[in-house]
Amino acid sequence: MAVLPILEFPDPRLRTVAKPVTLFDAELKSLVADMRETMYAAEGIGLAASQVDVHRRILVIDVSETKDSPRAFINPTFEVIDEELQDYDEGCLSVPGFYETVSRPRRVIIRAQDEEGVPFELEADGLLAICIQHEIDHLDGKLFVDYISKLKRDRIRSKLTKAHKKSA
Ligand code: GNR
Ligand code: NI
Repeated sequence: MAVLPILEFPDPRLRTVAKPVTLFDAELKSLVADMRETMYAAEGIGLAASQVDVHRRILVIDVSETKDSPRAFINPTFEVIDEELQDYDEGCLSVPGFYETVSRPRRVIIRAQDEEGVPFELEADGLLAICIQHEIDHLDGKLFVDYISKLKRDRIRSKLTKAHKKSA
């Protein structure tokens, strides 16, 4: 297993639209294991393959308090079942140090496949509903900063670009 490097905004690779997984093989299981390890090492509640520069539709999520309930979602989609929105102060491992309020549908049905390719369905609200929408956005090349003002986004871009230059 390995902790993988995480791409950071404004890296253009984060804008890649991920392709569906068609092969449920040992390589997929190994990637999911590495993504799980990377998510826990970075203390995130979720991680999309896009963030580790693998442009396939793969997510890992663990919204539990005890950090002992990792789940893999392969080829995930969601359906909004309650138009009511909830606001949440979102952060992102690819936008480190910045938090902004994002409004998203409160209740969704998630449809995905597990690591074996077996389809499953799950009704979600609260943090899981927020997280799955945030992660599926990554697979579509979207980031939470796309929902805030251009002024705020440009400020975050400038600060992170400067930080990247210093650490390079
Ligand atoms: O760790 C994370 N926390 C978080 C908090 C609020 C809304 C979304 C998230 S996801 C984020 C991990 C991450 O960047 N996943 O892509
Ligand atoms: Ni993120």
